[in-house]
Amino acid sequence: MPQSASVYRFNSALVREPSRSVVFGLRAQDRGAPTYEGVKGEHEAYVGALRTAGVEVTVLPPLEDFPDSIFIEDPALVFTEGAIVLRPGAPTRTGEAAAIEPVLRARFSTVLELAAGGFADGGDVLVTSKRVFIGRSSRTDAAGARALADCLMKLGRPSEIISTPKDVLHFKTDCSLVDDETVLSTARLAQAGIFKDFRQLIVPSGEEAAANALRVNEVVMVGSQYPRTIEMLDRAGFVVVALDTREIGKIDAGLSCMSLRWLAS
Ligand code: CIR
Repeated sequence: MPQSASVYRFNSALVREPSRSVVFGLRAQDRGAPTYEGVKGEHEAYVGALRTAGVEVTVLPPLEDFPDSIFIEDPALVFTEGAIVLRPGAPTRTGEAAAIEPVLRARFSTVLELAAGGFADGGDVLVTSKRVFIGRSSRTDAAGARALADCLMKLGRPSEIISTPKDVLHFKTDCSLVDDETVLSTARLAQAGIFKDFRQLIVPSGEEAAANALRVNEVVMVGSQYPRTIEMLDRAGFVVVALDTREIGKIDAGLSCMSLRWLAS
């Protein structure tokens, strides 16, 4: 690619249908299990929004053995130049990498794998045009982060390893890139000083989960239950598409988690 092309220009995406087992998805705090029908409805609306935004979406079949496999962002990373198979840090999710690998090999001529040792989840990776941030977290350890940085370098993408705030699942739980210069972030992550080269929009207190938004082409997808964040983005000139994430939110997920997106040449 086009390193100069915006990193949120996409024409292709992979998603995975939720399995019925999604009701057993991992969660840090029990706020009640999501319903299968509720998750399926949110997923369908998300796929529709990606298509409306100009993305060709391939829907992969559900994997009943992996309750969290709808969150396809975590076992892989994809770019125009190639794909990287990751190693999810939650034991119940490790097998998702083997499931996604053949799908990637069928679509990308370059598919890299992490060197042995360590874990890395896609939710800990924020791609910007300047560099790729890799957040160490409970799912991405130092060895996994280093192995990922090596793979990214092979794809011509410099990276920086930083820390995810304590008690935050993934780095991108707390931030998203909304344009080339602007990051939507929680206050707790902004305080870490990681985004000093970016304009920062801070999600209002009480709407922290809105920070996991998703810029796709002309629009920014945001959880519809976060009206103050939507208003802030709207006032800042962004075209917002509001999508309900209340069910997936019960299992600690947001909008970036449900797709792997890239600009196919
Ligand atoms: C998990 O704990 O792995 C899932 N319940 C949620 C994964 C969310 N993925 C993401 O933020 N990239």
